[in-house]
Amino acid sequence: MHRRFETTTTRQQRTLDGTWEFTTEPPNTDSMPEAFPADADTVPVPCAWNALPEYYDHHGPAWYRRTFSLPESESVRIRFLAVSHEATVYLDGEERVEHSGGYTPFEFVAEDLAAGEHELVVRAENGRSETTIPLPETDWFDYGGITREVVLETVPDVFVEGFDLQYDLGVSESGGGSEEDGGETARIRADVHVANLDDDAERTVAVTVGETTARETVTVPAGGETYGLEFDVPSVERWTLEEPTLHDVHVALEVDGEVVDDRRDRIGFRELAVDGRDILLNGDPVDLRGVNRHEDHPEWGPAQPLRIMREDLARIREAGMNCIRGSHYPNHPRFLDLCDEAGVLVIEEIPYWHFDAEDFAREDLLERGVTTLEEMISRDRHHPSVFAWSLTNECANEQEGVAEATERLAETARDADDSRLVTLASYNEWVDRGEDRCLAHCDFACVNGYYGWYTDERVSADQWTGFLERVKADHEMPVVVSEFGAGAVEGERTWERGKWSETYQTEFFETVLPVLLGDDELAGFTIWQFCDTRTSRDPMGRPKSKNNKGIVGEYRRPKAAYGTVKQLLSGSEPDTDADT
Ligand code: ADA
Repeated sequence: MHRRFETTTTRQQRTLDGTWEFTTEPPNTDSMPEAFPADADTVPVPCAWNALPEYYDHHGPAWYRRTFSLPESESVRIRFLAVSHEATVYLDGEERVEHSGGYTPFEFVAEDLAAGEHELVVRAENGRSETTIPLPETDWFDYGGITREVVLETVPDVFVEGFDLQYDLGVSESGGGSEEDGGETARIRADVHVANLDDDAERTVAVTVGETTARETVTVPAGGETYGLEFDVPSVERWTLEEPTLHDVHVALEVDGEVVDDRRDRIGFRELAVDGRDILLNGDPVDLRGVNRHEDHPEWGPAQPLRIMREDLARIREAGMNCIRGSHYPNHPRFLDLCDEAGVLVIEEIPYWHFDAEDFAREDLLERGVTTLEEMISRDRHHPSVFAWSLTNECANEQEGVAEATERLAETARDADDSRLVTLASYNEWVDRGEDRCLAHCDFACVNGYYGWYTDERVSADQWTGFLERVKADHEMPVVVSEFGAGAVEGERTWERGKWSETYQTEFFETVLPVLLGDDELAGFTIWQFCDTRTSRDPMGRPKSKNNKGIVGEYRRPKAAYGTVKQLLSGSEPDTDADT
């Protein structure tokens, strides 16, 4: 199951997880996929090939192959949750779909496939260049491969291709004010995209949210159509951090009252806004206390099993945190499901990392980013945990070209979803010089700061109070310190509390967190970072080719700083005997 719930009850659905044939050296690339070598290797899917010792450092194209059988002739929908990061898919030797970007899904429908065996071949390519998103030298590793599930499901000729639910709250059953006169009603606007591989066909579109169903009988033209249904759902419970209530969503096509196709999802009802320095959740200021989380683990790379996702989230909550920044790309939808269930807020971001005006102007790098942003929003719009779309990270925000690109991205995000907040992460350098021209396009500001780490002097509270004053002086909006941290090689504990020691990392948080926690005007923070992660950055400054700023190590062993952070966020006295 690729989500935390069944996504259909009518379709025969399976994942194509397991062992796939694999090669990085096809005898003759031009004649692929036909010439798939008989003696190819095999690898697990989902998995990043760089998480396997034998392909630890493979950068470039690689090929996957597997077959699947159909007991009878069917139309099938094949969906890749993520292939990193350039992909071409062939079915029975014919190219069916291409995709750019390693963190968002793509799919194709194969009509009327014959009964029997069929061959899927995937060409995947990692290896960053001046024309990839992200660019080379990015501070996380460019894992390659089929890194998330491949879902195959049969579809009838007329099927639900997708749906978008939007809603307004505070509409009471009596149409008057809200709560007091009879419970809160959600006014739903459902856009249901119905595909039709055949001639015009009559169907009843049925959208159910919770216990309430709206129906509309339509004639779906060949090729398909989108239908808008609007209806009220009474007495809904809101999604809050304390009570993360979720409502089932069922979108079905019926013939004579019988469901002939369906899709399922979940939704949580909540409202987001900004007011002065506050980010409001359901009208109340929310105090973000969080961490940045890369999808990485030495055993699996980004293709993390549910167990790792669950434990990461448990450790994050145990430390007293209520927010995660998915640095710097859309995490696996199942992890977002877990955050929905746990009442943890998520900032989702697209991997524009350290782009300047020249980068945004190169080839179609902006168009591709806009597409990735739209794919991310379309994939995740129903997750209540996701409260903000983050457009970029530490780009050259003082440059005109970057400001224009940011404006375009902000418009794209708001056009696609006006129910969430828009942000981006700027860097203390531009903020300090008062030169950031991009935050103005946002609802709240995220700012990264590394005083006491990328500065010669040791960390001090003054550095940070000064930084906060400067940020707030320049940006009349809620401010989140979206990155701050210090590197610590696991187990390195020294009396002189030198940089790279766990001891210094602890001192760093003992110094900075009280400043951030003590600033009532600050909307919150997200620590850099949850765990140590593999990086493509120049190993100078990255011991073991890792970004060692995790408060837990790569294998999730707690560093001393984990205990310090937990204690400071819990507001309790220091725990002298154990650091965790
Ligand atoms: C940056 C960047 C992170 C990471 C961090 C660091 O702020 O956004 O991806 O590289 O610095 O560790 O230096």
